Amino acid sequence: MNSIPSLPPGQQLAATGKWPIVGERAPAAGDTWRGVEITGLVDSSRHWTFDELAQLPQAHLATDIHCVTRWSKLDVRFSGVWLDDLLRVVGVQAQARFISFLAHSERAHSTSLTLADALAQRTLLALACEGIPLDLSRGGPLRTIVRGKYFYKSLKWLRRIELLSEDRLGFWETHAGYHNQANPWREERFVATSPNRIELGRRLASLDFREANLLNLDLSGRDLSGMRAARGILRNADFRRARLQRADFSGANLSNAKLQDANLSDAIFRDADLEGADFCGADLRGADLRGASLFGATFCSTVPPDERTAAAVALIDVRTQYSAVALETLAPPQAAVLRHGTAT
Ligand SMILES: Nc1nc2c(c(=O)[nH]1)N[C@H]1C(S)=C(S)[C@@H](COP(=O)(O)O)O[C@H]1N2
Ligand SMILES: [Mo]
Repeated sequence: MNSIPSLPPGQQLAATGKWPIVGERAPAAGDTWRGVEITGLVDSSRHWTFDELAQLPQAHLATDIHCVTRWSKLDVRFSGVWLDDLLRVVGVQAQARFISFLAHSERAHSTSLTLADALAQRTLLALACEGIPLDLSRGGPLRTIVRGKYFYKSLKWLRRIELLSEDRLGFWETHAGYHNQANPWREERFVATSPNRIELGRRLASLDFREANLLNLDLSGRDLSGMRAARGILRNADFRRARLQRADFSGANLSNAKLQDANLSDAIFRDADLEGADFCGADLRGADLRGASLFGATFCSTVPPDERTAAAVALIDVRTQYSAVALETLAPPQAAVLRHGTAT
């Protein structure tokens, strides 16, 4: 057997040749991108056009990509300009501690880093990937690539860089509870906020989670049969061993959900976001997964047999429905479970 490349905990390789588009898929419509400026706590602000950046000596970076939704791609080659070099041109002032990156996008997407984290050739302003100018959907003409962080710290359609004395939390960090450190080796995925207790109590009584927006929900081991959660945003929820027969998760966001050993028979996941969800040992007989996004999802354990606890493979039958296109996005051992079902 070939040696297995080392992945951070809880990550698995994306299927060969597959690279999901995550988050925004296109820059702001209407006015065009006009290059990048560096402002804030600098000696003199400056603006660079694409051509000016392209004429600078191009640096090359081969790095591993780790998405918070649990897929990784190893050794992806980018080229562009080191942030360090541009910061030397503008002159960073002594009070600057943080650096904020702003996108040319509809919702003015942003993210931030400590200045210390951004330097030492950690942050590349990338113009190309694998020798080809960056696709628009990948953040072209210009995106950042930040090595050693989950990929949400790498901003697409970079338009402004601002040096700050206090941190300014980015879009995902503010609205989706993503961890501000984002170190994949320490699994800094989400901040541990607990859901609003009053809202949770009301919803548990009625089992109505439609349109709810609750991060890090812990409903492990509960009887939630028939739960209604269409279009709920329930990132990083813990449903291990829960009874969820006939639950409706149509259009819901269950990214990174823990569904190990849950009873999901006849549950509906139509068009749900199931990226990074873990179904090991779950009962998926009669479940409807059509239209669901399954990048980074797990159906069989990658843990060695002697370290496994409960059932390690999802239970599938002929009534389990899923789309062929979702199969292609799964790592081969995971796709095999869906395709061939499970011997019981
Ligand atoms: N402008 C912008 N940049 C962004 C995002 C976004 O929604 N908008 N999503 C982030 C996330 S969560 C990831 S995983 C990567 C995805 O990059 P890709 O679409 O090239 O895979 O972009 C990051 N940068
Ligand atoms: Mo991500």
